[in-house]
Amino acid sequence: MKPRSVKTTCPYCGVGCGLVAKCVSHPNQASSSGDFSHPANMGALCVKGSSLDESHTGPARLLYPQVNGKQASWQEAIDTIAQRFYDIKQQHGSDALSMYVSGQLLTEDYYVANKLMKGFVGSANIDTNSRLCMSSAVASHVRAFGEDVVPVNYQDIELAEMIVLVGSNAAWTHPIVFRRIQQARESNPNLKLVVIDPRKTMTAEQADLHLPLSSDSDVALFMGLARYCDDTKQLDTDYINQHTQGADALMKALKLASCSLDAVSEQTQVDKTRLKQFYHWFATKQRVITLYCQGVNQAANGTDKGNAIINAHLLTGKIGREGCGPFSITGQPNAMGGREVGGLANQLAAHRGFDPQSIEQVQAIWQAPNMATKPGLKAVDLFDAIEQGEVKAVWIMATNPVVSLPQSQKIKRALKRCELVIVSDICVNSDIAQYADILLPAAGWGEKQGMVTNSERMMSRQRAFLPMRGESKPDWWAISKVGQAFCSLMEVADGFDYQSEYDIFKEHIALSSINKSGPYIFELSELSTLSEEEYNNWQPTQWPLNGARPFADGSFSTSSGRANLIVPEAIEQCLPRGHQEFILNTGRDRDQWHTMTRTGYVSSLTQKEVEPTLYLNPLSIERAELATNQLAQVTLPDSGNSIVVRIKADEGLGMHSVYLSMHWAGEFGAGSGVNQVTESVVDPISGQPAFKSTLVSVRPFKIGSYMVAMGEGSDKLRDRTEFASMQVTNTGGFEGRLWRYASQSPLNKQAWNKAIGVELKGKLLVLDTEHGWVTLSCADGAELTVKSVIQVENKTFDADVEQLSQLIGQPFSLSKTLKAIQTGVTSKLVCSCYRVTENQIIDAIQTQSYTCIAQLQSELKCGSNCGSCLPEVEKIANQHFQHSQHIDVIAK
Ligand SMILES: Nc1nc2c(c(=O)[nH]1)N[C@H]1C(S)=C(S)[C@@H](COP(=O)(O)OP(=O)(O)OC[C@H]3O[C@@H](n4cnc5c(=O)[nH]c(N)nc54)[C@H](O)[C@@H]3O)O[C@H]1N2
Ligand SMILES: Nc1nc2c(c(=O)[nH]1)N[C@H]1C(S)=C(S)[C@@H](COP(=O)(O)OP(=O)(O)OC[C@H]3O[C@@H](n4cnc5c(=O)[nH]c(N)nc54)[C@H](O)[C@@H]3O)O[C@H]1N2
Ligand code: SF4
Ligand SMILES: [Mo]
Repeated sequence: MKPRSVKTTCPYCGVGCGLVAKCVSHPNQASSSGDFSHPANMGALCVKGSSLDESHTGPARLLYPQVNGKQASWQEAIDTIAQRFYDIKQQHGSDALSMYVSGQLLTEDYYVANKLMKGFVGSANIDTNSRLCMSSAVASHVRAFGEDVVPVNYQDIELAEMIVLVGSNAAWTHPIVFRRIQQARESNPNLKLVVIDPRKTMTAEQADLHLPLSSDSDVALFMGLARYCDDTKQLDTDYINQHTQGADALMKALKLASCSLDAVSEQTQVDKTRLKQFYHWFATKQRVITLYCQGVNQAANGTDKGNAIINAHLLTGKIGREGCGPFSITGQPNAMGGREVGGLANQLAAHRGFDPQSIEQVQAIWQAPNMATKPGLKAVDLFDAIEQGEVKAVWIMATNPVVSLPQSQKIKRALKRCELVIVSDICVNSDIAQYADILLPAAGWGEKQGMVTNSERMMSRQRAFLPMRGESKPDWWAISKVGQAFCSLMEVADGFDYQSEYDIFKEHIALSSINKSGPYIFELSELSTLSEEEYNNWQPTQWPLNGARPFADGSFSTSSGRANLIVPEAIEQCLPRGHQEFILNTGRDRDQWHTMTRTGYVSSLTQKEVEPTLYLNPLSIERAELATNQLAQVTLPDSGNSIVVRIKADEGLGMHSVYLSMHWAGEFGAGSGVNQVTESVVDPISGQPAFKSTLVSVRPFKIGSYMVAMGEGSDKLRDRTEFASMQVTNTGGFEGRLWRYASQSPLNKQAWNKAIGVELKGKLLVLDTEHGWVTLSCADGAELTVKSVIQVENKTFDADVEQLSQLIGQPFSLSKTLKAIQTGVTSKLVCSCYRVTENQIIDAIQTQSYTCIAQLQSELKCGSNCGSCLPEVEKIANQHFQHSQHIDVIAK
């Protein structure tokens, strides 16, 4: 029988691309491709989306429930959770219970979790990893608009005259939106792209104008913009008078000296010519979109940053019209859906807060016996309360807080202390799974189904095309079963008798309909008669369902109908400076997803950044007496917390900035996880952590012994070394794992060999330095056969391990291996799809005298599949084509 095709959505970022997948009986046979009919991507997929088929067969799948480390039946697990929840509630009250969920849950999962906590347990102690991601954007929307509404559509990109990206590395993080921007620029050469980011990212490389502002000075930059518009009489006074409130206070603030061009230039460290160019374009172009992400949200003043951006749009009337508006772009696939159901602790449901009328209306729909009446604890506070012993139980679902919350050590302490930790995950060895008293196997992407809403409010279906693995079950099912058992213990009517996702979605529609009579934009009452068949055949649908553009009529969801202009708390942002002290900026790499549980085992995605890597400006490397490819220790001052990372140069960083990706976790490199050296500084309004600016010091790491091992099996050395990373690879035909270890202690060769021989099985190539000696060994099984011993001239061993990794799987040749180490024959991987390196691109251009990308692609194909690496390919090519085509308006 021919396999049936189903339309589904990508489980990674908030772009929300559609895919077509074949229904198959085994994950090995999975095959999916971009959905040409989906409005978000029109067939295109980025490198993560196009490698999804390889993600199903990861070796660490959680297949059955476990209670206290032992396999258990679902019934036992469900009964235990319900009973423990009941007992804790009786003994310590509702607020001793909590859930910590995720923007990667489907709307139906999220809905029942929220209902269980806020309607039946009776506590709003349910927060989500969206607190780390979108909460500043939510708070600024609510402050300005009276409701959390994103007023822009992807189609506006094609209609804009200028796109401003603030704190967004979209070329890597929202690649299909970025591709759309690039395509729009190709068809409209007048469309300007401005990037505002302290780092010259791959996104900034492509811009007409890059403003490399100093960290967290965005408020000054946007207040300066408003002041410029005022000074040059380019405010839209009609719009301000008719549709906003708070203008007087804001105009007064704009007159302050701190908003002058000189002061803003000083504050942001951006020269006045660049600032003026940006301000002039913003003021004079009619259609401007400001698209922003974590460089805005993840700051101690993230909410103010969001409002400073929104102010600029309101003051110039650039909102509610085609090709215009502030566009907070979502990170996770269902960040927006989670906000619709009310997954944040400070929201109730359906964009409603905890006012008496909302509580009453929501209670009526839920038939809830035990309504929460006040906001719950936000993520950072929640884990503090767990550490303090005030919260006794937490159910963690689809998120890995040991890695992703700031101050990992504190989170670990809290979880160890917590009486009851329940974890629902797809992965048996995720960092969070290690802390679970009860571990529940969740059905993963491709096996579960439900609704997700993307950045532009487009609701799409995820659909199943694979059987559920082992005993795994959808998250909504597990929550509903616990909910039913809990209702029965509480002797209240069962509020969780759902047979399918459809039942839950119908109730979500009914609940949203309480917004029909109010000023709210989010409501789905038109769908009240949705049949199960219609739900199953759902086509991507955007809210508001009547097709209206949010705020097109100039009316907002506030009680007056006017948008609020907000005066930020402070315009200046004071930033730490000092010798050997750097601002640690953290974020994403192109080819990995968060804590790597799904992308870390996909070998094509592990080649770009092979180990935990800290990037610094080459001059900073020199000044800090570090060296490229060396290991270094990053320390959070006065905390005793430090991590060890590889050093690489990045000219795009300023002298005071260093950058480390957030991904390193689990067996891939948990010891170097970035949040061991971040602090729990949060935005006071949103509670979102300031992940982009922690003051750290960076010092060389003195290597006592160093080793690279290749083979199969698992690693037990991690705990004995300060640096340990693992890369899944199939370079050069070798499929296996590559471990890198470093320790300050000069472990002797016997100790290493013993550990390796015992712990790591299979074919091994081992490189070990000890007092300047390198031992190359070829091992088979537990038997180590030392082939040769050589001396390295330079006593500090800093051979690039990437070079060595290129030799895996090739017939073992000592001379070739040494040559590779000594001469650096290999080069950076650029295109993950076709495995094209930087040197190959340069070679091809130089030997063939190519003058355009198309010629290069005809030979190497780089960037011609998913296109995620095109910005990199273009950057390298432009540097080597005969005539440099580098664009930067200031340079011109
Ligand atoms: N490849 C990949 N893509 C992803 C994800 C992933 O894990 N991997 N995750 C998804 C998720 S959940 C999210 S939230 C998004 C995040 O998407 P982005 O926000 O685009 O990604 P980040 O790398 O976190 O940070 C963006 C930029 O903020 C800049 N920045 C730092 N400080 C400041 C500042 O003070 N001001 C300004 N203006 N900029 C600053 C950083 O230099 C960085 O380039 O990505 C989504 N897409
Ligand atoms: N320093 C620093 N820290 C950051 C950030 C940063 O930029 N810098 N960014 C923050 C942001 S924006 C985000 S969004 C977070 C992301 O951080 P997390 O949410 O912690 O990261 P993920 O790896 O996406 O975690 C998802 C977990 O759910 C599991 N999972 C996958 N599918 C399912 C499913 O269907 N059901 C269940 N139950 N489990 C599933 C995965 O195996 C994994 O363990 O990190 C935040 N932390
Ligand atoms: S841009 Fe990439 S990761 Fe994001 S939804 Fe599309 S395919 Fe998935
Ligand atoms: Mo995120």
